[in-house]
Amino acid sequence: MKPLENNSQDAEKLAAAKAAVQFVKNNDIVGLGTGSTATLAIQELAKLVNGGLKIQASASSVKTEELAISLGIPILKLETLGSIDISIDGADEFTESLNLIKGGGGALFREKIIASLSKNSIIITDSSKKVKMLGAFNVPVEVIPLALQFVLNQIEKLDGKTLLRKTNGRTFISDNGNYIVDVDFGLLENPAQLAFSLNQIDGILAHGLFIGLTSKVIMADGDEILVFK
Ligand code: ABF
Repeated sequence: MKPLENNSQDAEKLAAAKAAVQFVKNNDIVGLGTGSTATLAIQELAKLVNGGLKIQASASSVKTEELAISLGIPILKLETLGSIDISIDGADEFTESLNLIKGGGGALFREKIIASLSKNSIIITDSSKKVKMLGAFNVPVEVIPLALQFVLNQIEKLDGKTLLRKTNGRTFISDNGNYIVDVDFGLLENPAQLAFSLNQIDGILAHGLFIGLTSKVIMADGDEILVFK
């Protein structure tokens, strides 16, 4: 791991993370995201907690929950929450209209529940994530295993090219026991329409198009912090 000061992308991620945790207040219920940028935010949040900030948090993945517990952040189970005050998470791509592609880390379902529960959903990124149109990054889709072939057929009718996600040669299994299929739809003229079409396919638990779920994106670009809302 290169020291942060030698890697501009890591430095940008840390700057965005530091900026985001400033929005967390005493007694907030905080949604914790997954990925390298969100991990930096969790580490920064832990410093504030250890300095006296009183929060409770809910995590979007087993890995994130384990990290938060190890850092002394009190954890609430997601299934018990009716709302979240503020969430901080990463993204794979975002546009100025705050549409996102998420799920590169395979945690998209719980991330989407946390975002949907959040009164203030903050996305943090380095400068590589901003795009004019979504789609260079394939859209992750979480699929219930017994529906796999049916879902693949339905996605292909939407002109999506499907690839079952594997890690180290083995089929990736999500925290929820499902497959992830990464889909190349090309550049997305109308991501909201595609999200609607994917929502109609039984067997899809969640997809990585986050439309209308984001309050602000905090992007670090070199030494600058840019906020899109
Ligand atoms: C997570 O952050 C995922 O939704 C997304 O894939 C990931 C981006 O990871 P990183 O911050 O490491 O670029 O929320």
